[in-house]
Amino acid sequence: MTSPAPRRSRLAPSEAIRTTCPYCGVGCGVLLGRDGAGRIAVKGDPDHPANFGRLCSKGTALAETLGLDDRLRAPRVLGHETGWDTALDLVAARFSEVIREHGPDAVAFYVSGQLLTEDYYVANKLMKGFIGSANIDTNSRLCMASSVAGHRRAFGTDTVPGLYADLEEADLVVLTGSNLAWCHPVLYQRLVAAKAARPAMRVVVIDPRRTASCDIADLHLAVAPGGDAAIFNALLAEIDRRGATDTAFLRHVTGFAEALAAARASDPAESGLSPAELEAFCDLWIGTPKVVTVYSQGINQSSSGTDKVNAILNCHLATGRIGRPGMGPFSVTGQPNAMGGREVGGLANMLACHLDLEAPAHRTAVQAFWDAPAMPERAGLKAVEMFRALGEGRIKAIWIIHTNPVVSMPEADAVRAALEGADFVVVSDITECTDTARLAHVLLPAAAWAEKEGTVTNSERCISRQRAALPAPGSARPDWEILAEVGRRMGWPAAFGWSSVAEVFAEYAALSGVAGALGSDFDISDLAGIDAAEYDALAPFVWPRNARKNGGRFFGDGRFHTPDGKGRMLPVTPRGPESRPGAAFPFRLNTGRTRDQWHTMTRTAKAPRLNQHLGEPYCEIHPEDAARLGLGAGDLVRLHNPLGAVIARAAISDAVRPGEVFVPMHWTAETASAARIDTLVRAVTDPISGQPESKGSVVAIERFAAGWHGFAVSGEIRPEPEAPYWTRLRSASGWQMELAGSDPAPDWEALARRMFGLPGATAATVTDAARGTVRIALHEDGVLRAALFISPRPIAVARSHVVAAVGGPDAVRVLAGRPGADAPDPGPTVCACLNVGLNQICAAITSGQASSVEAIGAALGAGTSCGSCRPELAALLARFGTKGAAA
Ligand SMILES: Nc1nc2c(c(=O)[nH]1)N[C@H]1C(S)=C(S)[C@@H](COP(=O)(O)OP(=O)(O)OC[C@H]3O[C@@H](n4cnc5c(=O)[nH]c(N)nc54)[C@H](O)[C@@H]3O)O[C@H]1N2
Ligand SMILES: Nc1nc2c(c(=O)[nH]1)N[C@H]1C(S)=C(S)[C@@H](COP(=O)(O)OP(=O)(O)OC[C@H]3O[C@@H](n4cnc5c(=O)[nH]c(N)nc54)[C@H](O)[C@@H]3O)O[C@H]1N2
Ligand code: SF4
Ligand SMILES: [Mo]
Repeated sequence: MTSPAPRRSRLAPSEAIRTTCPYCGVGCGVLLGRDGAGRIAVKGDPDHPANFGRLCSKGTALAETLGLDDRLRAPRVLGHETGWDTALDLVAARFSEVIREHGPDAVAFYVSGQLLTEDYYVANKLMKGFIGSANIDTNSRLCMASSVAGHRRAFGTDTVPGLYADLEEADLVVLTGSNLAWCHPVLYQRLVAAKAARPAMRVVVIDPRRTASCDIADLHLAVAPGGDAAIFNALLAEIDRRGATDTAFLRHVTGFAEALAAARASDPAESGLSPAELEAFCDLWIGTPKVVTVYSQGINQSSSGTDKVNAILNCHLATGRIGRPGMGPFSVTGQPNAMGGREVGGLANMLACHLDLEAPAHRTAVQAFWDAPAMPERAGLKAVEMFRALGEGRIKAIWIIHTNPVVSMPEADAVRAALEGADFVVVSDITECTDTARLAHVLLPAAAWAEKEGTVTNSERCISRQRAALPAPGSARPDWEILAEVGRRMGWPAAFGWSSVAEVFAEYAALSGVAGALGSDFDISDLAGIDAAEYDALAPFVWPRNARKNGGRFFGDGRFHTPDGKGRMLPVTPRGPESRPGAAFPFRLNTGRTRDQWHTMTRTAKAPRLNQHLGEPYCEIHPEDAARLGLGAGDLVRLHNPLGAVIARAAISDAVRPGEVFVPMHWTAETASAARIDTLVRAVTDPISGQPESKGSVVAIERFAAGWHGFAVSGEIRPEPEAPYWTRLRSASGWQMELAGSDPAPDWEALARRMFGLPGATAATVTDAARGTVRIALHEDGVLRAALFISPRPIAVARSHVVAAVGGPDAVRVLAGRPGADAPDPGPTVCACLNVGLNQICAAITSGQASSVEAIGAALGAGTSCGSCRPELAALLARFGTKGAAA
């Protein structure tokens, strides 16, 4: 595995820096140190309360993502490297100019739930306090906005009531719209361990797809897309019918009668479940007081996301099952600091510390604290509106920080067009190799994870430190510092004059005291006096942290943050997704995540082993639909609707319901020819939260009639594939590509030389006219530089064997495409931690060597590290084993 060369750093050989994983909202503690050979090494922090030493495949591979080859090292203006002064002066001058001519609402910031709290604080202060507009929104709008809105409606504040331990203490855990096994793997492993220790515990998964999370499910409910509100309404009606309400707790709650009436009026059939399935679910839920309902994007990313959230909260409020050990609704946050962003007021309709922008008392207090010249009185534009306004020229200058909207926003081609046409686009990123960064007028190099200091808040409100262990490359700087520089240059030196990130945190903690005095629950004012050394040493803690309350759960005492102090139940009338499948576009398009990639892959795809799990954009499609479309194994499909078209590999599986397909969200113009799935997602939003319906568009699908298929490998030089379908990913020895097209190239050798940038290389070519295959190895001085395999059928060569040959001497033998008997082909990676392939696992199963997940672990190591592949091991046992998965 290529680990980056050792970098000069603060890390002494024996020392490890305690930091926090930069990926998902579980927020695992990480120890960053060096191994015996001096290479950077990553381990789970045994003392961190989120993971107690565990890491998932992505966390385990963090060291492999620290290479500097693609990093931005200096600011760029119109593609040319400049110094910081030039770039920052330009940003400040252009923003000031636009504000002067067109007013503050003509500029915008689009930021991210991956920013550290301090970054977020500075961005928010600059836009809302000093520029005087609320046009700052975040990718959390695509992620958590419906949960935020649902919480605020029910609780009067955006607060997650529970703790991770509740999942372990519960007798029933419901996962709805959450593929916890892949998306919050360490929390899922905690649940797996709890269930193993207490087999009576029950798990229900509500998801239109059968996902890896169903591995431990006692019941999988394949809900109709958008059918969740119908389920939870049915549950509420049944709670009442069976007399299972908590009448004492209901004294602290308003809206019960209205919510119940709406629940009774709604049609359970809209859930897509049978009466027997609904009854089984109600029996379990009502009969199990200690119940936690975990929900995520299958709930939030919907045009009725907020209502779906409230339908869930209604059931917990009606039964008083909230804020008590083992009980409660639990919205798991996606990004590492999604929660911190909500606390710090990153959304266009919020102020810092859970204060409300549109409440005059809150606004005045924050304005006084900041000594701010101008505070907006109305909420700013939400993400989708913001990019529309940019496209229409109402916003003239935008600064995008730590997010890649050209890939992740719905109607992504319109977002790209808006950026192409905009007057002034600033992007802060760690690399220029993103679809968004390529459109920047000014590109600012940010310090990356492991190079910067700050705090993040995880899904259970635990605030923990990210710490720097490595120097940033070139002149890259932390995001907060870049923002503060611009604030100073726009004319506010005192307000943005911090000299360290600890000072930013201290100011934020002090502001939370002001908020606490106004009744806000987010109060960490105990830390207002924190100095640099204390900040450096800050241990993870669960907020609140003030003189009145420390850590713990919320709302179990019946005290809420609404004006009357009562929790609110909301009447919910279920609504399905806005787009309906029809004759022209018969398939429902579901989208989401895979186990080993993070969003737009700018970091995870640098770790070769993470690219081996699901190494192509794929379209999960039901066998009946596949048969109707004439699809066979390995075929490509073209998905399209009026917005655009995507090409992906068909993954035929009855895990999806007929008429529905699932495509991952990760692929970009950097990694594939045509697989940005958000080009097909309509920008329909929830009317309350503004969150887009990322899982509910419709498409037509046809077989992509490939005349030829290709597989290619090359060394360090980034190849430029030429084909209607291609993917390009990092391999252990450089790059690997899948290719396909209709008409064969007139000269494959010439094409290979162009693609790989090797005009002078010697070619060894084997052509099999009968089979229609061509195999080309390009070598220089006896060293294999690149190889290309072409066939009329999907390419069957052993990928890992060919990858390993690059850079080696045997240019011709690689053309056999198969390793010798001494080195069998491991096949696609299943276990990313220990690098165990599908063929190895299948061999162990079919030979009788392994008949259980544990036995596979004992024989091959697979599944013994992070455990994320254990559901896939169980599925392989069920498919290929004689005794089945139960063994
Ligand atoms: N490996 C990995 N982990 C990640 C991330 C990543 O990129 N990669 N990203 C992080 C982020 S930011 C987030 S927000 C989280 C997201 O975590 P999740 O929400 O768990 O992930 P998704 O795959 O987006 O969607 C979850 C499930 O919702 C289902 N679904 C679709 N429609 C419906 C519906 O109408 N009802 C129900 N009940 N379910 C439905 C989908 O089939 C899918 O299995 O993951 C975080 N963790
Ligand atoms: N169809 C569909 N679309 C979706 C979703 C879905 O489920 N389906 N999910 C949505 C959700 S929940 C989310 S959260 C979004 C995520 O979507 P994005 O936020 O757009 O995806 P990322 O790849 O995380 O983008 C982060 C960017 O920040 C850069 N970066 C990394 N480190 C740093 C740093 O320290 N500083 C700076 N300035 N930049 C840095 C990375 O290189 C990358 O370009 O996607 C949303 N879009
Ligand atoms: S579960 Fe994995 S991705 Fe999430 S924080 Fe932990 S190690 Fe990182
Ligand atoms: Mo997210």
